[in-house]
Amino acid sequence: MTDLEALKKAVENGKRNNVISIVQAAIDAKEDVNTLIDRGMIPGMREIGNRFSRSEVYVPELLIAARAMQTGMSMLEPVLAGNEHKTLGRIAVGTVRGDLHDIGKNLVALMLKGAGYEVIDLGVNCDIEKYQYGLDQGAQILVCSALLTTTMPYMREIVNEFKGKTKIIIGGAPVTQAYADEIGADGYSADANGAVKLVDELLNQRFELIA
Ligand code: B1M
Repeated sequence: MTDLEALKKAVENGKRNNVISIVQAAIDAKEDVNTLIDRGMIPGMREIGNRFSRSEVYVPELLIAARAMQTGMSMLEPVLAGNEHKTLGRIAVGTVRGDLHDIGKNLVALMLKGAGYEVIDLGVNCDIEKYQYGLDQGAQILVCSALLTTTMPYMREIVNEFKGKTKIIIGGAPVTQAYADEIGADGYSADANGAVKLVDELLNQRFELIA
């Protein structure tokens, strides 16, 4: 039986080789992969996200944990293909029109994936049509990232276009809660882990970490 706490810690601390050996052993033993994901790997990513929000760790640690998580997920993918794994929801993530900064957006996408959501990555320079594509793919929330004061105003256009059709949440270095309130966005968060919390709230998800 997999030691779920050890798997959680391996993801949280970015111990990729430990993730590989634990996941491989579980696959060989034909264990339930959903349990590995839901009770081992996702709690590990959530925990590192919480530590990031408390400034106990920084972007590199988060990226190393996300890489360990992704390695484990890629090993589980072939097993999952013949097996329904329920995700918490479907979220479309993009950087807004005119803006090519994608490091923060990618971090938000990684954290959402790590937290159990299915992510449609719309990329950078996203106009209304790209967000519409996300909505057409069934996104329950549109996430908009902007790093430039000159591209931030495009968020208002996105909100005006999609308000009432889906939820729109925003973030990025120049963006503030006051700006989100001003343009009528459904939420704002300052960091990637905050984006996960916001999505949880908007979709009424409750996620309890294992002790
Ligand atoms: Co640019 N750039 N850049 N740049 N760049 C900034 C943003 C800038 C502040 C630098 C400066 O002048 N001090 C400045 C913006 C000034 C302003 O508008 N106020 C700037 C500029 C001016 C430009 C160009 C115009 C430069 C030029 O060509 N003259 C140009 C614009 C290109 C374009 O987009 N059209 C440009 C280009 C570039 C590079 C291509 C060289 C590169 C981007 C590479 C890439 O992304 N692939 C780049 C970089 C790297 C930066 C800095 C140095 C770092 C940005 C970054 O990745 N931070 C940046 C200066 C700085 O921040 N120190 C700068 C790390 C990342 C993890 O943080 O993206 O903030 P961030 O994401 C955070 C949160 O904001 C939040 O979560 C993340 C972490 O938890 N978050 C969200 C982000 N999106 C969210 C969405 C959410 C919630 C949270 O939704 C709910």
